[in-house]
Amino acid sequence: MIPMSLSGAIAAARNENRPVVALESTIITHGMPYPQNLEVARQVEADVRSAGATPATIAVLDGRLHIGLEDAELAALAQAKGVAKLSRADLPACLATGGTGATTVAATMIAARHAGIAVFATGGIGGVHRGAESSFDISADLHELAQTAVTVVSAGAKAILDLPKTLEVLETLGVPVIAVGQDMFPAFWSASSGLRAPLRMDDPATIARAHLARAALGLPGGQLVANPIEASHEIPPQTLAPIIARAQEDAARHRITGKAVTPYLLQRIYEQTEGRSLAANIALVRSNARLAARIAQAMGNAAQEHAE
Ligand code: PSU
Ligand code: MN
Repeated sequence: MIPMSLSGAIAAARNENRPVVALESTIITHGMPYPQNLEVARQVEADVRSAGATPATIAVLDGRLHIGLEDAELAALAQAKGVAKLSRADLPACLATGGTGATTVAATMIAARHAGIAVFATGGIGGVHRGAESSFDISADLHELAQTAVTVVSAGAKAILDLPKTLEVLETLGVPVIAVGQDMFPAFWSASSGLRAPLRMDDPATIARAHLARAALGLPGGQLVANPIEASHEIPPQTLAPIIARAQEDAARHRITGKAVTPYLLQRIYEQTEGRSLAANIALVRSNARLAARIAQAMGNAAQEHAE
């Protein structure tokens, strides 16, 4: 086992067998500007608590894996410059070199699994980028969902991605993609991508049972829960389309590649929607946090019934 630092709240929750929800930190360091990132990180943690679970924001600080951050650690991370973005390939390297890094969806899943946490809330997962047929840019998040048994609650994948290809890859990898409360796969800032989701489940208990059924079958991998943004916060796809296209052109012109692509596109979209995309992003992460807390509770109840 890699040594982990548990926050006080996480240590207590584990002792008392109470539900825990993992939260990623790349959204804090690379996904939103300061100070909104810190406000949102605190707000999302509060949302998890008020929905009945304990939040575990995950990051590597000075070479140590942290499961749950104390508020001063969260505040320091939100303002730190040059924090590494850690995916599957980078997480062990950062631990070995004593570095500080924020975890993506893939790395947060690995850390959560390591700490025995089954449910994780984020904004949107990484996926297949547009133009992947020539760039081969496919997020490691997709393969992680196929390998690591964590249920990830998202608002789908960002509309900056190629959503049909993202769904195809998830299908190939055998990842259950579960829309909540509707038939369509959501598109992050918009409630519907216009594509049908492969599965639909409307209550946390069913999602929890499906997670446990995968484990009982001995299948590796998790589930992608796709929770649509609430209508009042939605940005219509027609409004976003030209903005995304421009951001994409800018990325190509500036030869942005690899890990830098997603943060670059998000930044350009924030600028061009004058903060509207940020407000939507905040609303959907908060909604995902609340749903994840309910799934974590349901998972605890179902596991208990199973044991009886
Ligand atoms: N979604 C957001 N903001 C983000 C990300 C996703 O709304 O910052 C981050 C997540 O950490 C995700 C990562 O795992 O981007 C994907 O990066 P890449 O495409 O380089 O795999
Ligand atoms: Mn990539």
